Amino acid sequence: MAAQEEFFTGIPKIPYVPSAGAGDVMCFKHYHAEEVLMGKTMEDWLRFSVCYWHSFCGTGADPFGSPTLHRPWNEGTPMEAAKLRLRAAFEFFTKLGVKYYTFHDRDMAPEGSTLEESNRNLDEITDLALQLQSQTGIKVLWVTCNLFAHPRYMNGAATNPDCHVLAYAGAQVKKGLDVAKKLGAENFVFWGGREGFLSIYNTDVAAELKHMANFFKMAVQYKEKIGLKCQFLIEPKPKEPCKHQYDYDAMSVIGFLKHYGLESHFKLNIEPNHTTLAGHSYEHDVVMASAFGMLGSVDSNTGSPDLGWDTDQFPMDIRNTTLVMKTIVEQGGLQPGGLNFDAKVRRESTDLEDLFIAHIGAMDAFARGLRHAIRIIEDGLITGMVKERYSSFSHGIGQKVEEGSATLEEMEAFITQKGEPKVTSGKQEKYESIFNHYI
Ligand code: XLS
Ligand code: NI
Ligand code: NI
Repeated sequence: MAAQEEFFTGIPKIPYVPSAGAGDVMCFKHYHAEEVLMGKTMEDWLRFSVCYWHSFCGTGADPFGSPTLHRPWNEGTPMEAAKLRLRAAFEFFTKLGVKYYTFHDRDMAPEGSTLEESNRNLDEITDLALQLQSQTGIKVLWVTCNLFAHPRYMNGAATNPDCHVLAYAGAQVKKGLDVAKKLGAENFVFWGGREGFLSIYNTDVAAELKHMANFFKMAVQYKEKIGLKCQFLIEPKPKEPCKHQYDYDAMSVIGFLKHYGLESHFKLNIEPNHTTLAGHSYEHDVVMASAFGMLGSVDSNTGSPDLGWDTDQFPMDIRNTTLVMKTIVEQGGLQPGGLNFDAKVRRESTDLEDLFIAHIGAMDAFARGLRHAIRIIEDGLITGMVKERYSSFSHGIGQKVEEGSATLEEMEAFITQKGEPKVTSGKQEKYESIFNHYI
């Protein structure tokens, strides 16, 4: 196949057609990139990103079945295929109208038989990436290192009991940070692939956590040394592939970062399918991370509530996207992070156009979520009700508690004087009804 050949033939740049009918799924009906809402364009609020591994490396294989997705870019030697794949990806990003992409080092270029060979492969393919980026204006939202697929990492990378393996991971991350600098990545993600354990019998948890913290400190040092200006992100996940992953959920990661004095160097990349695997509701970790000023980016996907694993489906539920966007708008946006579609088409969705349909549907779902969230915020009804609910903390004894200057003796004196508090309704159903009004 010639280098300049089109991969998605017959598919034009996806237009915005708000009047399109129900069956027309190859246009945006809600996502209007340049429309300004609350002082920012939709594009800037949403900062969409396409992920490379699912959409361009995914084959549809699962533990029970062979590949079902036969892509036209998987041709020739591994290096030839890597170049075709990259060209196909940039054609896709451009036609979809998305400004960002994310990738692992090993999905961009094949692993060689030595570190040097892997690095040379990466140099060659990222030269092409740089060229395509400058031709199209498309940028890297984040880079990450694949520290979990190669057999050497079967017992973990930064938490491996063998320092030889940890050193390999360190060497790989060093190169990953160089690549991030070369391509101008705005963030760098650490997802703790196999950082956790399958059996507590063979595991020294305290040692492993300390090694992981020291590994992160090396990464921070190297980032500063090379003058790499990007946000470091940790992506929590409770299980899979390990039975216990150390980066269990948002609060575990925040606790880990604070314990080891790393909190000023990292934020969180929250993936809602991981949040639900941790037994929380969809929006939980987005809200918790944001409450601590630690929400950096979102791997926008969803699971299937009736399946207990990371199915990485495209997010299509408007209620979920509204809750996520409400949090994002309330914190003033996600920059330099974004909404990265860490999502894959089902192995039964075998047409090339399904890749477009999936992304367009998810982008429209988030655009609707954004519009709803902004109506909720601009109306101010829910915000006002919540503010009123906490109003006892704005004066008197409540204000002292708020400021942290109250004592238990003062609590006792207050109760002696005022007696029993009056019963106040929580009004859950009222809030739910009002929320539904905006959906
Ligand atoms: C796996 C993770 C992974 C990270 C990047 O469950 O979501 O895809 O986002 O390594
Ligand atoms: Ni992810
Ligand atoms: Ni995931």
